[in-house]
Amino acid sequence: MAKDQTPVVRLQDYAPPAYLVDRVELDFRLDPQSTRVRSRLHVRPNPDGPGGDLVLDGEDLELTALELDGAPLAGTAYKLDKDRLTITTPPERAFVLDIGTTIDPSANTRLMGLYRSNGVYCTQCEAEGFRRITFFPDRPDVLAVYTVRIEARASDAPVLLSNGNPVGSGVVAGSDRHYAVWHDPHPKPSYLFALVGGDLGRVGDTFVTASGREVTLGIYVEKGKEDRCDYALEALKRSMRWDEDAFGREYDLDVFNIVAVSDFNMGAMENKGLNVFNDKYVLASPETATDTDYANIEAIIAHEYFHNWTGNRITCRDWFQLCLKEGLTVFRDQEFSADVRSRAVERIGDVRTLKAHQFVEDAGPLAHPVRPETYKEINNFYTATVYEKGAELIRMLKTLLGADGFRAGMDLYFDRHDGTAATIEDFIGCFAEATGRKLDDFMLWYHQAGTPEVTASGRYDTAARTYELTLEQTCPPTPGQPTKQPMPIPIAFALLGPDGDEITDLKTESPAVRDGLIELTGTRERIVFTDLPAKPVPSLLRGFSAPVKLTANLTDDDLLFAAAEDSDPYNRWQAVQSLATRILIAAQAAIADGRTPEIEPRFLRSLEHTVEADALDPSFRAQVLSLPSESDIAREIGRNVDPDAIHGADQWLRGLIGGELGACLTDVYRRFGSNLPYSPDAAGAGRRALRNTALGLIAGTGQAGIETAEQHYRNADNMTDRMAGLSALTRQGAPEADAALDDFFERYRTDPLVLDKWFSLQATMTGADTLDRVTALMRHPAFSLSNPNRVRALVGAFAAANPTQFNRADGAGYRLVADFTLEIDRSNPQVAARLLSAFRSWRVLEPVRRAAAEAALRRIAGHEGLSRDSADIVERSLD
Ligand code: 0A1
Ligand code: ZN
Repeated sequence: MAKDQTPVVRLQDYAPPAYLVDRVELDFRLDPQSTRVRSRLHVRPNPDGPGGDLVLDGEDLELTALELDGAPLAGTAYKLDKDRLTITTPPERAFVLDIGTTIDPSANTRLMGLYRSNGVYCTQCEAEGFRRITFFPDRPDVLAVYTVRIEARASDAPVLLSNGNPVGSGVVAGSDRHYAVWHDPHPKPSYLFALVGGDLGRVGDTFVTASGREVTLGIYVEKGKEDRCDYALEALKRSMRWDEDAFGREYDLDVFNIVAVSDFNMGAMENKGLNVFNDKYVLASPETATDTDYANIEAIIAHEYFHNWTGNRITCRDWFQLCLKEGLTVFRDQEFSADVRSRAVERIGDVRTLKAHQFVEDAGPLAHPVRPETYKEINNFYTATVYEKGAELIRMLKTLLGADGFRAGMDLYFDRHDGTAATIEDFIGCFAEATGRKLDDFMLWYHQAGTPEVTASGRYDTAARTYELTLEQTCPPTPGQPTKQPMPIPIAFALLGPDGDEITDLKTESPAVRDGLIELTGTRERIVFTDLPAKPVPSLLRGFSAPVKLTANLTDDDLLFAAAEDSDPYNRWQAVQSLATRILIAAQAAIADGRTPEIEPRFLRSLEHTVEADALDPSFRAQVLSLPSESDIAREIGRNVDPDAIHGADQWLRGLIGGELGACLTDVYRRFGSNLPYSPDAAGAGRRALRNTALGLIAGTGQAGIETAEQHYRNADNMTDRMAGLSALTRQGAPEADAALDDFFERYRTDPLVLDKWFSLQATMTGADTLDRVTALMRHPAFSLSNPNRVRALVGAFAAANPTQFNRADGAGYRLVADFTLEIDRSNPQVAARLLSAFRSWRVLEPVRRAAAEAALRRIAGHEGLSRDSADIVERSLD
């Protein structure tokens, strides 16, 4: 395999920019094929910079003009290369540079820079897309004030938007063109620049900030979709209020606009005052969006809005600091969702996501620290580690410092670093200073990759009435980091007495223990609790207080006790998951050996007990009833994984639950039906979640169950129920599924976001014919290579969410994904590279599949002309 020659970027090589740009004036003349961009940069040498040439990044640009202080630059005064424009020995004083470029938005299939999506001009500049619009020092530590004039044919783009506040508009005399001028007073890096032009519909509102300023809010969507914006708009207003209440942060412009586009590489983008969204995370109506869609919309609207302070007002010095804005903003959106929905259920969902994505990433060849130290392609570092583990680090900080200490640190951070490009050291330094606590050892969490493994063993001494708890930590090697130092791990805990109550007056001499928290700092800690009249059951890592893998010497009896009694809802749920995991791991081993699996009958009774407990929130009960996924079990097994055996175990256990808990599930199914009109609120969603989880289990119990699912599908008056019915049918591979799928297609054939669901459901069917089905769907007239949502719905879902069929023993699943990825790599490398991350766990597979996956990866790696994005992923995967 020819090694990819892309240079490695290193954190240790960071140097400040040689030149600063204080102001930028941009002038766009939009045209589908030939957009003209004039850029005027007010440049000055950086007093703290290294001096030398002025290097401007640029990619796929046609340079049409170049002037310094109004005079054209001689050919000898600059150098134009494939990816940069160098002004050699510029003046050692402030000067003005005028640059003309021409770009072709319609040919931009990478969806980075300025592109057209369904006839709408839009931009995506993070991380390095601005250089595809004009020549610029495209790095986050160059902050400038932007004024943007946009001109277009009025019929082509009646709506013209950019960052900041609108300051002018009009028609261009004697032409069919018009223009708009926007000014953003807040200095920002180029990755936060945005422009939108198109024939868009608008839904508007206003928001009055805590200090009484009125902000005009607008959501722009393709015409005809305006009636699907209400929920996003309400979520935006909730987010704005929450940031004031929880963090004291007010919005700072006269307008806040959101634009929804249908072709977008990621979820959404926090451009200052002009967020651009994948329309999947804006558009919702009861008939087209599920409860999960609604919850995602609320969380992502919040996330992008919260970036206004954590990301925009204070940005990152360099891309190694990405978690400075992303981990912190994810933490903020998770806290928001916890406050406006159910905190316990939110936490369970967040931990499920963390384990499903980040733990898997951390255990494989793509593992990297929350703050990486090298990269070849920064686009590949928008990862679960930077985002989700990054958020866990903030949560631990809050746990360690307490709510007041955390808030004091945040306030200092906002005060001190507002308007600047900061580092993780700046951020952590604020908490150390505000609380007087040294946090040097906490930095290890940012430096060391890998999921720490904590073992806990407890021993009760009846005679001495003591309970001795020993905690130990290790962290497995990860790429480039063979050994690790112990990290500070906050372990929230309680000891439960025989009645299930938390023992309140715990006595111990250990300095590691305070207020329901053990701070494990070294490799090993021994804690003795005295004066305990009976053996307690420990409830450890409550609320999942640290992103670690905990192994405790708990018996099945202990877990059954916790499942019934633990006052921490997260640990109560975790106890059921741990029991189910034990059962499923044993069952898949039995199936692989040709033995009959066995069940612990008390597990079924415990499950039944929880599902029937009407005092508990239905959405919590739904979480308890949702077994660990097949991927969860594969991750727990960790080596020689046989996806078919795991699937067999899953089928077996689901069948048992469906049968043994039949009466209870049917009762839940009946009782939780509602005649009320659909409402996406958390309470309604919780009831549907419980009922639909029950339905999924009922459907596996025979023909009557299938009929229930079919009726459920047909009678549904909202998309949540319709999808629950349909997926119950497809999961069973029932003959009825095909008719229902056809019906679904006919109902929603004109609705792209709903059709994505149709593609995904089929991609995740477990029958042996799924590969043929997916192959056929790739040729379906509704399939499209240019729409990332559609690609992810079909190929992404097949690769990431169909463990048995992607990991077919004959390697055909890998070949299909490899072939497809090579095809899409030519037009959209970012989407291709993301698909390839589905191979990240190939080394844990049993030998036959492992060899087949490796062969597919090697074929991709050897492919002539492979993009930098994909080459980076395959190379690291094979290392
Ligand atoms: N900053 C955005 C995510 C994002 C990242 C990269 C993109 O293009 C390569 C687009 C969006 C967020 O955290 O929401
Ligand atoms: Zn973000």
